[in-house]
Amino acid sequence: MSLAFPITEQTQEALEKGRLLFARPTEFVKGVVAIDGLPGADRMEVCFAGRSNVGKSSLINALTRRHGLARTSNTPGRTQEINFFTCQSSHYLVDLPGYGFANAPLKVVKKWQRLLKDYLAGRATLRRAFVLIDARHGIKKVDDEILDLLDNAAVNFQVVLTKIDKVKPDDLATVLAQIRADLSNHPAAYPELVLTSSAKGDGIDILRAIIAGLE
Ligand SMILES: Nc1nc2c(ncn2[C@@H]2O[C@H](COP(=O)(O)OP(=O)(O)OP(=O)(O)O)[C@@H](O)[C@H]2O)c(=O)[nH]1
Ligand SMILES: [Mg+2]
Repeated sequence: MSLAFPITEQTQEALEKGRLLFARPTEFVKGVVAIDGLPGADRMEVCFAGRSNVGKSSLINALTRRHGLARTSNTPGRTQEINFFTCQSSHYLVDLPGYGFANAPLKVVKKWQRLLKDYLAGRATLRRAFVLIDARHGIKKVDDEILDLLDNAAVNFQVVLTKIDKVKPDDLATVLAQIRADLSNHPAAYPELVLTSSAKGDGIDILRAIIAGLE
């Protein structure tokens, strides 16, 4: 699928900046299970939130070109901690546990939800939350809860569609229209969507450029 937009000199520059940011290996820093375990807020940070199995860890691996850096799985609920990765000592990339996973014990789910909410609402250096939405399914009720939370905490967020390799163009158009309509109700939403496939590589360079362009 082609992501048609005019390639201007500015776009070229932004893409190059993104390429450079991710040119050196991103390293795992730590997995955090409680809010007091967060690393010092000493650099800018972006996080990847989304339903279980939406492709958060796969996206981090694609961005960093390090397959296996973030653990991925077919089993929903693979990522059970807030995992911090550092990129060039200047940016933290944060892989969050998935939400909306029905098969885990309620106590465990509650604990993750609390941690996720405390993190999203309270992290001063969080520049942007990328909320991943499966391109086959669009925004669901559980996603809306997180979007409301981000609105209320005034955390800027941007929707990233995942797994676009799995949808037909007509179906994608329908999902995009649904998402755009939904986002118009969310003041903290960044209007531009990013369409990605970690499997095929689509949109990864654009996402790198967006991260590198954050002030
Ligand atoms: N076809 C396709 N499959 C993908 C893509 N991204 C992720 N997957 C698959 O989707 C499954 C879940 O991916 P993960 O990256 O582990 O998802 P996650 O959001 O980190 O999941 P949790 O940690 O459980 O919340 C894996 O089997 C991936 O291989 C994609 O772009 N295309
Ligand atoms: Mg994961």
